[in-house]
Amino acid sequence: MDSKVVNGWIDHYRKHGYVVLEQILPFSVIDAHVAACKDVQRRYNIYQNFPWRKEPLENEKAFVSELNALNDHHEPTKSLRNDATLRQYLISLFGEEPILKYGTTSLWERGREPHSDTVMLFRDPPECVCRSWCALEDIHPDCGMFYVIPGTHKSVRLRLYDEVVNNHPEIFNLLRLPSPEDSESAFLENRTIWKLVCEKTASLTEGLPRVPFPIKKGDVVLFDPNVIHGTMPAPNPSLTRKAIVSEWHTRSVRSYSYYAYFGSQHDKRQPLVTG
Ligand SMILES: O=C(O)CCC(=O)C(=O)O
Ligand SMILES: [Fe+2]
Repeated sequence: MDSKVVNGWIDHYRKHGYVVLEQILPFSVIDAHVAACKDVQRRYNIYQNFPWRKEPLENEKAFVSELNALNDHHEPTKSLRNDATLRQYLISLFGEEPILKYGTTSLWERGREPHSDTVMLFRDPPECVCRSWCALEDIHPDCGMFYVIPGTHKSVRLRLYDEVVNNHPEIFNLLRLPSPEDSESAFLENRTIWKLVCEKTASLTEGLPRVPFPIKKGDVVLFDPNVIHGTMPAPNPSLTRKAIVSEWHTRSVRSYSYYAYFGSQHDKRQPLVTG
């Protein structure tokens, strides 16, 4: 890769929290992966816009698990998820080999409100995590496009907890719950905090320009999971939106629950995942 180009895109990524890499995924492996997905769809007779439920039906669970199984057993899918060119970009970004934490094929799902992915699960150091949104077809502007709000990984994201706590001092009572390990109280606590943080994210980003991605098949958006992002409205919800969304880490990154970041008295920092 030309070093000038590399410097250019890394600067853009660090400043704005995202960069679009055009035409880096080979069509041959995309087509083979999409064909394998269509085969699973045909067998389960499940296409876009069947209603997603909190408790998926048995049929839906089996469908999703067969789609996910392609990640382990289908060679073109494996090669696509670990695309060599994408890995080269990530090596330039991280200065070391990227580790694929997960990568999920999404055929039509959409509808995320503005959020940062690191609100409930903090990554340290933050610049050692990156996500890729890989287009498996041309993304139609009416399909509910993925978007980011540039620069918010350095602005809104850093103020988020302070602002939530200023407006909702009662949050400290939640943080004093006796046993966060207890799954039910942890679930309620997470849900309440997530809701407050999302409301605050929406109000702090109101009016800020969103950059949507009507990108082409084979293009990739690299984005910092700290940047605020979400899904545009979908004027035509019958359109598909085929993509693979992956998360990449360096070996040294550590993940923490959000406790530490509401103040020192709540610092129960314990790495949840080692790199
Ligand atoms: O695909 C979208 O519209 C949102 C994706 C997202 O929030 C994510 O990948 O973290
Ligand atoms: Fe996200």
